[in-house]
Amino acid sequence: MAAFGTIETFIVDVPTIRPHVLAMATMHAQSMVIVRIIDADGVEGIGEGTTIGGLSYGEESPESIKSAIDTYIEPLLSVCDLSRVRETMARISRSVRGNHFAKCAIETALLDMAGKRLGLPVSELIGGGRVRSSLPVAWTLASGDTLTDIEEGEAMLDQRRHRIFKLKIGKRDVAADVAHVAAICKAFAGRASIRVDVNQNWTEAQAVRGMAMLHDAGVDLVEQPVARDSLDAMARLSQHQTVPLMADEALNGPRSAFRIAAAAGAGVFAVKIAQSGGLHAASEVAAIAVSAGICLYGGTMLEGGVGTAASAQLFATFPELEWGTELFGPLLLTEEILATPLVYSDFELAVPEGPGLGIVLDEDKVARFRRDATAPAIY
Ligand code: MUC
Ligand code: MG
Repeated sequence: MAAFGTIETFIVDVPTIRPHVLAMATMHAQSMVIVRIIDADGVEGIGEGTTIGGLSYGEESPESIKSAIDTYIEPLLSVCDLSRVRETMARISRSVRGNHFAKCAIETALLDMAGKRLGLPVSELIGGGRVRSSLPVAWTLASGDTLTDIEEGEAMLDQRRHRIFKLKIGKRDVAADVAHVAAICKAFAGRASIRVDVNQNWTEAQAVRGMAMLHDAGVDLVEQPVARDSLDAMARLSQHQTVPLMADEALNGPRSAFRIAAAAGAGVFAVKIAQSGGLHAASEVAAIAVSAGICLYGGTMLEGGVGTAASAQLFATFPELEWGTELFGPLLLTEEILATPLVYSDFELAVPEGPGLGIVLDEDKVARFRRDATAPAIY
């Protein structure tokens, strides 16, 4: 039994190393909602709820994530046995609909506590347990300029940090985007895998034209080309286009995963812990993919160290991970908010080994970047 003690939620805003240009927003900073739960025995769990570009990516914002936790989830925690993570999350889901990012932050903190209590990494508490200790990691080239992207990609290859590059398109017209992508494919031919993410910004007709041209240019994968609820269009594109289609925004937990799989709407799933509604739900999304013969990719919401470690703990349990992951979020930020940064080497991220998430917050940095910097530090 682990009775509730205290909970604290706060937003940290950390600048990005360069503007990150996506179809729906240009990021200059990342805003992460950090949750700290401490049980009655003093065991601490940390979670993170992070989205992209305020409300431009999805229906939750940093402010709404914090408010959902503070107003509606916190009172429920005080009547739960926090050592029972699934029971606690089921109790929350009976009273809080949707709000997947907020739920994921809470479930992450509960799993961190459970792992610390049991002396096990989170990867041993979910899925079928850990099957890999490091994960291939993509980098997103999204400076907004073709030559800058090529220089950045060369540096990543030289440092042996990334050899999978994702390009963000959908902001310009199809021909201009394809020209940009084709130049990058040519620059890295035979040396890196190039994928694109349209973030829902094409009509089906644009996607038909765009996917065919991207295939000819050498692109390996096209992520969420059309609106997340255009399941029929996703199915037609998956059936008729040679380049595989990866579902991202369309995936919002197991039920959506089942619908996409049943409609043959994607060849690859970008599994995201927050979008799925937590690590257990994301694990179910992955199980549906595997059963349906859909390949797996470990997605990100550009989380900082906490959310990235949580995602890594889950992706380490995936039996197959054909398309690798994109867990580079902390590297996009000017400062790492963990006391010991995550380890990236030889094109992979090492999955933390310690109990729980296997990470510790850098309290000084957290205090410096807290939006409510005037709040008293609790240490
Ligand atoms: C998304 O839509 O996949 C992942 C990498 C990146 O640069 O943006 C994200 C969001
Ligand atoms: Mg995406």
